[in-house]
Amino acid sequence: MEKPIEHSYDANDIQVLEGLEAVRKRPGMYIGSTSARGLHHLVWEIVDNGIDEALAGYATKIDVTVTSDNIVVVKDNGRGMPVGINEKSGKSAVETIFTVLHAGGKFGGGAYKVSGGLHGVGASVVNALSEWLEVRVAQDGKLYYQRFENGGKAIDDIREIGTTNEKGSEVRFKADPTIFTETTEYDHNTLRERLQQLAFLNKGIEITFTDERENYKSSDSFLYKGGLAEYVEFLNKSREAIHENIIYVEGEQDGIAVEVAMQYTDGYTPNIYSFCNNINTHEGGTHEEGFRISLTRVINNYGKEANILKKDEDILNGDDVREGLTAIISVKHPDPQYEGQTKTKLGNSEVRKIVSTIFASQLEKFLLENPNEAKAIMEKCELASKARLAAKKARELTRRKGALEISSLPGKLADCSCRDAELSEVFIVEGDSAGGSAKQGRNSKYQAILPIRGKILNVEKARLHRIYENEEIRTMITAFGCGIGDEFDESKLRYHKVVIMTDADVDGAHIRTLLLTFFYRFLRGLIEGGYVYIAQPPLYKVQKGNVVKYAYNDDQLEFIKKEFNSEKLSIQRYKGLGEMNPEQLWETTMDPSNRVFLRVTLEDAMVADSVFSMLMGDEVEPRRNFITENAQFVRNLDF
Ligand code: 1YM
Repeated sequence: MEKPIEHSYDANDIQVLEGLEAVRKRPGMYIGSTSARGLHHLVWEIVDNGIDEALAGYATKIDVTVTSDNIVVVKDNGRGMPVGINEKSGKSAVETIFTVLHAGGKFGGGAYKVSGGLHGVGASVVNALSEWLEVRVAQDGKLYYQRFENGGKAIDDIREIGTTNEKGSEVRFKADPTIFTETTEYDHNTLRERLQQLAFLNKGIEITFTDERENYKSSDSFLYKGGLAEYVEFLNKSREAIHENIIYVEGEQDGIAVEVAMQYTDGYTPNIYSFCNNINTHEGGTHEEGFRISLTRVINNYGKEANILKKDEDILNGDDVREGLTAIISVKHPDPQYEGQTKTKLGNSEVRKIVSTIFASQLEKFLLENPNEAKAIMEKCELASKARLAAKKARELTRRKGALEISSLPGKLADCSCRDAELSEVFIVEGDSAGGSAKQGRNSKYQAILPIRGKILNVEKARLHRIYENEEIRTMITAFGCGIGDEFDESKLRYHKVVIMTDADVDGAHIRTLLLTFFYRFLRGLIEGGYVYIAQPPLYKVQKGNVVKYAYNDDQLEFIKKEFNSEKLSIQRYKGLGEMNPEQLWETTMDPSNRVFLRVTLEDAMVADSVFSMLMGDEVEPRRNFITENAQFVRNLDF
């Protein structure tokens, strides 16, 4: 640092600037999109570098702060990024990390790294997309500082600005509003939930999240010494576990770390989540396969040895041993390969064997050492097996009746005349009176109306054959035409927009949740394909003389009141869709040129699922609170 390097642009610099310029020209290529999702991506990029430092064994703590003006600060207590100058480029390592695309990937041997993974694009991309970014490094008693502005241009070389007895790295940045034109507001829950998840997935690392913004003013600290075991405990909080001790397995082979935790509940659907390098592998992959193979084999073997499973037909299949199971599988791999439609399926074939070996031996041991848990688990699996055989019979019966065939469209359905699924929409409307208005108000060429009555079956609590027997559900399956579960066939879907239209009140929110749960469990492809929407009816009608305006929330109401600027307003609060006449319903909620739909996505199936389970679970209190507080919770699915 004795001789500051003169800042004249050489070929090297120009290349660097071109690199960052490319990021600014096509941000979507690097961070997926410039929507809220892309914005949050910036945070994960920097946080991942801190996690890597912790996984390498040098840091124990990561602090993330959102300041009152939406500036993000990420800090760790690791070694501090290298500050030395590289002779060839004349630049500090810090500057290289923040200005050269894909630099900073060279972590020392041995450690796992989660940055540079599926979405890992490097800190330079964050810098390129920031109005400004500052780095502070505390190392060997000294504090170093460097600032970048205007899409990543270093305004000066890194310099010493003082002394310190701390160590670590701090990155502070302001996302560039000219890039993130939709929003530069971070979503509190998105940040909080992911940071908590990272703490579960990386045991022993303390992650603190501080939100200094006016509406939040909060600080949460997440530290889970029990890792995934605590994660399972957390996920099962609003479920009823059937055994006390959580099964927890940990091991390492050929440089691949494996961690599994599981616990059975009295529910019916499995909740199995897998991760590789902290990335949720929604589509599963070899780690999940290894887990499944061993789970089925070990439980069957145990049952046979204990003389519980005696005959051939007693053999438990995969569905039987997974019923009601909450499980998390997490691997850390130095060179993961991702496959699948959304690149969230782990492909490395060696992982299958490694997970299955480590998991099998430790599960076996657990069952032998914990006879009470083993007994509860065996009983649960046997019941599931019996129910499966009964369900099979019920399903055959239903099929014979032709109830699931498209040939007999349900009488309740007011179908559209168009036969092109891409142009067709179906509105699922609660209640006959709203259904009536919708039928009259719709454009019958493209819009079908399916009225459903009251609350559909709670699918989380019901076994499969009960679901097939449910009238409302059969009606939907028939109307959609695409089958359900394993038989789901996207190409047969009769409407490319499936619109849930319920009242804007607590009951409406509950019915919407039930419908979404059903879709999530049995028609996941429908959500994944982006076919499911939530219609948003207005909450208020504001009238002044002949002029009518609609408000969809309280803020809008205030705005319209101001706009009308008058005392003589009539304000009507809609309690339900039924209160609107057909024209109003069309105009406010169904007319494609006016309406506002929310598209339901499963970006984070896990968060969605815990919401569903909480809503569907046995605990009444959290459910009631949640529904009243989050009547519009589906927004949260979309991050
Ligand atoms: C707030 C974000 O980035 N921490 C961080 C990053 C690095 C190191 C330590 C580090 C790594 C190594 C050696 C190494 C990075 N270094 C590099 C590069 N926190 C945050 N903490 N010394 C320090 O991997 O060998 C990239 S990131 F490239 F210089 F090694």
